This record gives sequence, C-alpha cells and structure tokens, in this order.
Amino acid sequence: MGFRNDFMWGAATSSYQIEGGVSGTGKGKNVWDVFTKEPGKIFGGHTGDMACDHYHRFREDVRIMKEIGLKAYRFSIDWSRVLPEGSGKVNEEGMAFYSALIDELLKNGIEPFITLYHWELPYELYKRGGWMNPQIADWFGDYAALIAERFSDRVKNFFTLNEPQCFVGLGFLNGVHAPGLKSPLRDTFEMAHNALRAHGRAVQQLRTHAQQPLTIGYAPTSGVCYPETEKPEDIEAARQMYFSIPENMENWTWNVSWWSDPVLFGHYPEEGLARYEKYLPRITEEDLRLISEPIDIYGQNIYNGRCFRMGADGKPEEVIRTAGYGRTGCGWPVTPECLRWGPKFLYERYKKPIYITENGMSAHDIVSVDGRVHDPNRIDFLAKYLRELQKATDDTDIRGYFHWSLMDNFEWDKGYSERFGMVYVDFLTQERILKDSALWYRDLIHTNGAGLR
Ligand code: IFM
Repeated sequence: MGFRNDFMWGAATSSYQIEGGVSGTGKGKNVWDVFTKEPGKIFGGHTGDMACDHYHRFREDVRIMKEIGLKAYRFSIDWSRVLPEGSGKVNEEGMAFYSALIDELLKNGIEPFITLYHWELPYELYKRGGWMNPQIADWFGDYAALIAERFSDRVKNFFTLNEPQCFVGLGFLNGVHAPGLKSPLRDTFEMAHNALRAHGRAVQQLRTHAQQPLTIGYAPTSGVCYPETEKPEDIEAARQMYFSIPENMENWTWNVSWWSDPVLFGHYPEEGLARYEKYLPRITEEDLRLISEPIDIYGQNIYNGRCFRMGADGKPEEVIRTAGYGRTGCGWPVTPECLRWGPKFLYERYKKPIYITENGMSAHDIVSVDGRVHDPNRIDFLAKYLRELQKATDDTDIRGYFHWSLMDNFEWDKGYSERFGMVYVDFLTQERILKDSALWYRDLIHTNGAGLR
C-alpha cells in the first residue's frame, strides 16, 4: 500500500536530553538533575546541565527541522521546569519557553506532538514517594490539566508516558538510571501500577481541559519478536513470544503485555497475574477503569528484535543470531524486520492506529576533513528499517514515524558517548551540522517514502 498521504514523518527528542537551561530559569530539579551529580553514575561525569542548549537555541533547531522537511516533531515537557515542586506553583518562564517552541513549530508548518513524561520526575515528588505514592496519579493528572489548559489551543497530539518499562526497570530495578535504586520487586510492581494509573488520570485530564478534540496516546517500548519465515507457524511463534511475560525477574519490566493490556483491554495479562502474584499490589476495578481510559493512538518505540520459529515440539524457539551480525554503536543488533512485525502484531492485538514514536541508531559519528558528517551506516539502517515499515502498511494502520533522534544528545548513563542524531552537535561550541542521513531523510520525506521501493 505505501505510506498515507498525510503520513507524519517526524523526529523526536526529550527535554532532559537536549534542553540544558538548568539554572537561572526557575526550573526545579528532577531526578536526573540530581543523579547526574553523583560520582561514577554517568559516562565521563557528563550531565544534562547544558546538553544541546536547546532552551536557548530552539529557534535555530526548528529552522533545521524545517530544512529537513519534518512534518512533525515529538518533544517532551520537563515536568520540573513547569512545576518546580511537581505540583502547585507554576514556573511561568518554563511555560513561556514551551509556548514559544510550539508557536515556532506551527509557524514553520511542523505539527507538535507533546510527550508529558520522558523520565523527568520532579525531585520534590520523588522525596514524597514518587511513583510509590498512589497520589502520583493526581499529581500527574494536575500537570496534564495545566498543559492542556495552556497548550491544547495549538497542540492536538499528546503522549502520556514514554517507555515505562525503562523508567521503572532501569531507574528502580537495576538502578543504572535515575534515581539509581535497586528496589524490592514488590515496590517495582507498585510503581508500575501507579504509573499506569497516572497515565489514565492524565488522559482524563487532557480531555477535560482540551480546547479542541485531541489525539492522545501512550509510548511504551519493546524488543520485537519477529518470525524467521512467513510460514503461519513461525508467525504464530513470534506473536506468542512478543506478548509473553518474561521469566527472568531481574528484567521483568521488559515486556509488552503487562504495560499495554491494562491500558487497552482494562486487565492485566493472566500469565503475568499468575507469575507475579506474590509481588502484586492491591489492584481494584476502579484502578483498571482509570488505567483503561480510552486513547486514540498507540505509540511504540522500536529499535530491534529477536527472531523466532516454531520448534518441532510445537513451542517457539529462538533463531540464534549469526556470527558477526550487524550492530549499532552502542551494540544493539540491527534487525530491520522488527519494524514490519512489531506494528503488525500490535495493531492486530490493540486495534489502534500506530505511531512509531522512536527508532534509530547510535553511531560514533565524526566531522570529516570536508567539514561534513558522513553516516552511511545510519542511512543504510534507515533504508532497511523503513522498507520494512512500508511493508507493514499493507495491513496495518500506521500514521507516523519519529526518528530518534533529531540531534545528538545526552544518552542517559552513557552521557554524550553515543550519537543518535541525524544532526551532529558539537558539545563544546554547540554548532549543529546536518549529517548525510538528515539530507537522505529530507529527500525521503519529499517523496513520501517512494525512494524506498
Ligand atoms: O535516548 C533514548 C530515549 O530517551 C528513550 N528511548 C531509547 C533512546 C536511545 O537509547
């Protein structure tokens, strides 16, 4: 079928990873502002204090987006920038920054997509229990109401949470991300449940305070399971594995159905309820009604996957990667098939229009002697992945694709050591250089993906 005429070709970023503007701006601290100051936590002792200085350079960045021809831009709001204590007093300077960014995007014909939470938990709320405190659903809801009141006159598209798998798993289970805790399993299930309740409350509040009909979604992540062949049994093996519940408790958050079934179906998956029984908090009917507040679109971040076939014993078996398989700068496998089968399986199961809310690769890009940044690997990655996404459009309602990321940025515990952008950022001078991949993407957008065939 190919991409729809109104397909949203976009790029994504998140606030802490690009904004800077940490001091003297009225912003409160979030857990990352604090965690990055702890010795030994982040590669090279890097912090997001300056990042890409987008807070001061957003007009230049929007001009770059325009040059690439982006139809859409997905960015997140730093909760602690607009509500320094997480609730209560508003930082008007922070609100003015996002308002000006939105105006600039619209002036340049770029559709804004706001993510409410891309891991910037206000430190003041963390001190009050953060995700462990059931009140967080209301704190997050009130924050969503504020954003809708101020911005929904101009912004129609919202995502609530980005990758709850990561902010609970990496932040509270293995502790490599802020706030860096290794919490008891029981606590992590409670936090996960509260995060889903917060999602539901935000959906309600966005709609209640909306100044126009909104398109609201959610943006979890997953490693996709894809089939070795198109034989129905292999497809079934991959589908089963994609929605299965991991046995390894150290990595329990890394799955789809625990996070998405309650949102879309109003109940947790049976397999998970059985396996996790001893760790679960009290889950009420009222909670499940809140969590499953209807949404309009389903966002999914997809970077890679694992291959499965149906074994002779009728059970799915993993196809081992071949020696020397392709890997990105940070070592993630290159598996383009995930961008075909992931959206297809998700659409079959959840029946919502799909947005790929993040996809891309890190590479150790450098400025060449000609002053340009040549990134043929990223172009190759994109061509292969997007060709697979195009195949998925035959039977799946796919509305948009956001490349991660617009520009190189602060890659969490890896600091600035991994470059995910299609725009190179010199972190000493803040100079931006469009990489070859940005020019390739510009041409692709121009033909609505025709060049992929
Ligand atoms: O940079 C991150 C982003 O914040 C969340 N998804 C994965 C990206 C690459 O690691």
